[in-house]
Amino acid sequence: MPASQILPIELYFWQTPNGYKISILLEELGVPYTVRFVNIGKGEQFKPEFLAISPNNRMPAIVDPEGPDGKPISIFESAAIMIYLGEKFDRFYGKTARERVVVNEWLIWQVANVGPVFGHNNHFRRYAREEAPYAVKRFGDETHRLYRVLNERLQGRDYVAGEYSIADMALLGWIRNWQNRDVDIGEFPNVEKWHHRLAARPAVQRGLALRAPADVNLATDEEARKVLFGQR
Ligand SMILES: N[C@@H](CCC(=O)N[C@@H](CS)C(=O)NCC(=O)O)C(=O)O
Repeated sequence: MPASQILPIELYFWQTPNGYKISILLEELGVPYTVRFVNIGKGEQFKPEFLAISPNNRMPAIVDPEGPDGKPISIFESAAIMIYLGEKFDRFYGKTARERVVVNEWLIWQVANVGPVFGHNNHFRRYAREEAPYAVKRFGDETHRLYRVLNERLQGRDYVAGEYSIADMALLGWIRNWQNRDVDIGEFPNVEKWHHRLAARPAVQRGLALRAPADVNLATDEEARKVLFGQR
């Protein structure tokens, strides 16, 4: 029987594509949650109390006070969090072992390919202090290729892994910013239609609207560069 949730899940979050995966999923599940903002531009991901939860100094992470044995559990890595929540609430994660394999394939395709490649694409185009034409071309071509793979996958399908699932939620935050990635979405009509389908969901809209409160001191680009890439 699917679990219920009494105590709120704590979401360690910052407003990036990886953070939005989990805010979208929690909104879709409609379970109680509270948000702890981890200001990654200011270096809060290096605080010992956060590292105890997420040793790779990256958000998102969660703490579920109602873990599998009734005791609290902390989880880092977005795919591990999504699988945990999908299993716990028995939603958005396929219904059979075969369906779950397909969700896992596309979820892992996102975390192993789309996230790192788009991240490096962004890094070399926007943040690198030295000109790196080879890297810009390499990650630009790879980004383009990944949009093509997704476009082909979505031919004749509404969602990437059968029913709407955590795999779609994981992809959305990354795929929707094609303008920032120098990608002409006109080349990928199936991706564009999929994006419209997801963007129309109220829970997706709420998940993507999550922002640090106005009194949180945001980092300048310069500060964030130093913290995230060690650049002086
Ligand atoms: N594979 C990780 C990636 C998470 C990740 O890269 N988070 C970035 C923000 S999008 C972060 O917290 N960066 C902080 C840092 O690099 O110090 C996941 O899927 O959860």
